[in-house]
Amino acid sequence: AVVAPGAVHVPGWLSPERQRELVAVCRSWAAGPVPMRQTRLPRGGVMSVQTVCVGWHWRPYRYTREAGDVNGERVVDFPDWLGALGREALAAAYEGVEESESYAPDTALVNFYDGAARMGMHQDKDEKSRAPVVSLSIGDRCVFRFGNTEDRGRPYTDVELGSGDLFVFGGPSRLAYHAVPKVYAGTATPDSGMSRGRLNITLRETGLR
Ligand code: MD3
Ligand code: FE
Repeated sequence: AVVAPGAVHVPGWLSPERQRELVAVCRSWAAGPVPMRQTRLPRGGVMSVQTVCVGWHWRPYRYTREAGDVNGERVVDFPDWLGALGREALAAAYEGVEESESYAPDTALVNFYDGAARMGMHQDKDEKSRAPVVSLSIGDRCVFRFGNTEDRGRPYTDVELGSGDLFVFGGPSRLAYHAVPKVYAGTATPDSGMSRGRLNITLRETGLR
């Protein structure tokens, strides 16, 4: 479903087997070299989601190779197969768009939500590239709020994201405000590989080198 120009939702795109494979690899990333943790915000707050980064380490306003705000270690390399998955996802969402062939994501942000975790309205603009963001959801269902490019307020559209769903944000939607106001705890099905909680993987091009 096209939610807005450049914003495409493909429910159930990942098979249960691929979901389980991704959950397993995310678990291995969460164990290190930079362990999964709650990102600290510049004003002293802490995000309720837990995050582990691949390829580049993200913290508000910057991407670095080392996690200076965690343990100083270098994040794991971005694997080739994950770039291929991103191109496959883009081709599925943007049928017949050649853009997918040159898509070269170099970072993945893996967010884990327990039943109480939320993400407030924000834009993702720390990337120098304006290439699309690919989002993959696994586990508990949630409400995803897709807003406008002007501010955090209305108009916005609430979409339910379930396990295996793909969402691509490109073109005019790349700088849209968005949020996860609610996770439906306990709705993950065991075939996803998640016994509890929600996993979201976003693939991005940082535009850095
Ligand atoms: C729209 N994650 O990591 S994924 C994030 O479910 C983030 O964990 C949410 O927002 C999550 O920054 C939402 C959907 C998403 C991701 C990036 C976007 C939507 C986007 C970038 C631009 C526009
Ligand atoms: Fe975001």
